Amino acid sequence: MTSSLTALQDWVDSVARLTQPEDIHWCTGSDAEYKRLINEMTRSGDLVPLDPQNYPHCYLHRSHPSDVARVEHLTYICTVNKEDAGPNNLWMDPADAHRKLDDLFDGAMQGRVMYVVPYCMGPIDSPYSRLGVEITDSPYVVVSMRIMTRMGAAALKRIEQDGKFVKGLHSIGDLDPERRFIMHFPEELSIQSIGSGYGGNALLGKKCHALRIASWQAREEGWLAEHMLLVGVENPQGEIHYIACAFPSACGKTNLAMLIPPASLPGWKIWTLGDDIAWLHLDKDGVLRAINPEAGYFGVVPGTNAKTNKNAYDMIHSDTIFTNVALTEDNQPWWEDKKVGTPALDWQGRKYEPGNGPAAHPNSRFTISAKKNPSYSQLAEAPEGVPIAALIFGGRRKELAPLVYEARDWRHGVLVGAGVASETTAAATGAVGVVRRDPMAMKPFCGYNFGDYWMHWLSFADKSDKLPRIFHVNWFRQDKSGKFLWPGFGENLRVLRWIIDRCENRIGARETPIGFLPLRSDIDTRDLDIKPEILDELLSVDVSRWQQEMASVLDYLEGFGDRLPADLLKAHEQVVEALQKAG
Ligand code: OXD
Ligand code: MN
Repeated sequence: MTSSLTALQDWVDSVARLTQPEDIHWCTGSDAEYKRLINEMTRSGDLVPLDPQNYPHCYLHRSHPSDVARVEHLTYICTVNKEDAGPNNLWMDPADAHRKLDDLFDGAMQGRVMYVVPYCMGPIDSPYSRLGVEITDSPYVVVSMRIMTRMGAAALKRIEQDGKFVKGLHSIGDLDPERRFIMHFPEELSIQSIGSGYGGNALLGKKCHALRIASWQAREEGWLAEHMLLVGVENPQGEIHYIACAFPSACGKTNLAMLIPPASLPGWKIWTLGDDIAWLHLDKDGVLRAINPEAGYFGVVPGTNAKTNKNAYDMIHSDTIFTNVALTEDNQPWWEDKKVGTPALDWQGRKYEPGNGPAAHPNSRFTISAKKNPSYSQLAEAPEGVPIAALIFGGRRKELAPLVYEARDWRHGVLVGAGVASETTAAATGAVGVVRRDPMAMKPFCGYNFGDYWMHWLSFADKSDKLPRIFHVNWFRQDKSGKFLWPGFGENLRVLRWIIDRCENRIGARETPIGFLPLRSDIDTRDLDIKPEILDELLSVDVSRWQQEMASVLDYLEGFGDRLPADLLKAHEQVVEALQKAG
C-alpha cells in the first residue's frame, strides 16, 4: 500500500473507532452500487420513487423540516490564528472545535453503515483537479456525491498517485439543530459536518471542499476557487468565448448556465461547463483557464419551467433526485411556477393546504448529472480547461446597479467584485430580501480572511498581462411597482454579446465614474418589447446614489483593518474622485 492509502486507512480506522458504525463500505462508484443504495433507500422510505412513466428513475427525498438549507450561523473556519479566518467567517479555535466534534461524533454512527467515498473534484485526468474522501453515514449523501463528483475507484487510484486529499467527515447525527456544526480546518485540509443531511452542509465536495478549503489551497498554490458558473457562448460564426460569472446563491446562475438564445438571435448557442463553481488557473502562457470541479447540478427547483430554463426543465424528467418538492396526485414532482399540474402533498408530505405556505420548499433542489444537460459542453471534461474571456460579477439589486458595466482594469475589477451586494434568498436560513454585501459572491464560502483573498486576487495583475476583463451585471432592476425592467432569462444573451464585443475590441463604450457602460445602440433590442427610456434607466449611473454606495462599500472594506490591501483602497478612491468630478 502506498503511504497515502495507508494514511487513508488509518484515518478510516480512527473514525470507525470513534463513531462505532455497524458496518463499513468503501464506495466504488459503480452502477450496481448506485442501484443497490437507491433500492435500499426506497425500501427504508428515504426515497420515494416518482411516476415511472413521466419521471423514470426519479426519486423524492424529504429532509428533516428543520434541515432545509445551508446554516451559515453554524459554519466555522477553524484556523490557529483567528485573523486568518477573518471577520467574514465564524471562527473557532481548532483544539476547541476538535474537542466539541469528538464529543458529537462519539458513537454517532451506531447502528448505521459508514460509507467511505473517494472523489475527485475536476476531470479525473486534469492537473487542476483535487482529491477528497468523504466519510458519511448517509446513503443519500453517497448517491448525491456520485452524481455531483467523479466518485469511486478512479478517484481512489488518483489519491494513491497524488498523495494529497481533503478529509471530510460527515454524520447526520440526531439532526438536532443545537448539535449541528459545519467546521473547516484549512490548515489540516479537513472538514467535519454533523447534524445535517442537507446538500450544502452534507455533500462535502461542494461548498465545503470546492470553495472553502479549495480557496485556501488556491491561495497557497497560486490559483482561484470561485463561486462561478462557467459557459461557452458561441456566435453565428462558430467562435466560442468562455465566461465565468459569480452571482450570489439563487440569483440565476443555473438559468444563465443553460440559457437558450431567443429566436431573434439566430445562430447563437450556449454551452454549459458548470453552474456553481469554477477553479481558475493561469497556464504557462499566462492565460486564465477554468475547470468546473463538479460533475452534476444541485439546482433550485421552484421557478424552473419550460420558459425560464428549458434545458433544466427537460432534463429533470429522468434520472433525478428531487429534495423537498411537492407531489401531485399521480406522484409527479411539483413546485411553484412549474406551470403544470397541482400539488396534492406538500414538501413535508402533508396534504397540501395553501395556508401552510408554498407546496415545494423555496430551496427545494434537483440533483442530476451534468451529462444529462442538452447544452453540455464538449470541453466539460477537458483536462486543460477552457480559456476565460471575461469574468462577470453580479447581484440581485432592485435599484442602483446598471444592467451591465465594465471595470477599467483588473484592480478596479477586484473592487467591483469586492463591492458585490445582493438581496438574500432562501438558499441559506435567515431573512429573505435583505441587501447584504457578498464580495465575489463568496461571503458564505471564502475559507479565509477576505482581506487576504482580495490581496490574492490583486496579485494576478503581476503574474499575467493576458487577464480577462471584468464586468458587473444586474438582471434584477425593478420599477416603483416592483416590475422587472429587464426581461432576463434568454434575453440576457444580449448583454453577454455586448461583453464579448468589448473583449474583442469590436465596440466602444461610455466612460462613467463607475466604469464603462454600453451606448444604448450597442445593446441589441431587436424584437424586444422595451421602451428606450427604460433602457436608458437600466444604463444610467445616479451619481449621488453611487456616492452613498461607495461610502457603504468603504465602511464594509474598513472592517478588514490592516488586512485590507492598499491597492483596493486606491481603486476605491479613484471611483470616489470620479464621482466627485461628475457630481
Ligand atoms: C448553492 C448555494 O446551493 O449557493 O449553490 O447556496
Ligand atoms: Mn452556489
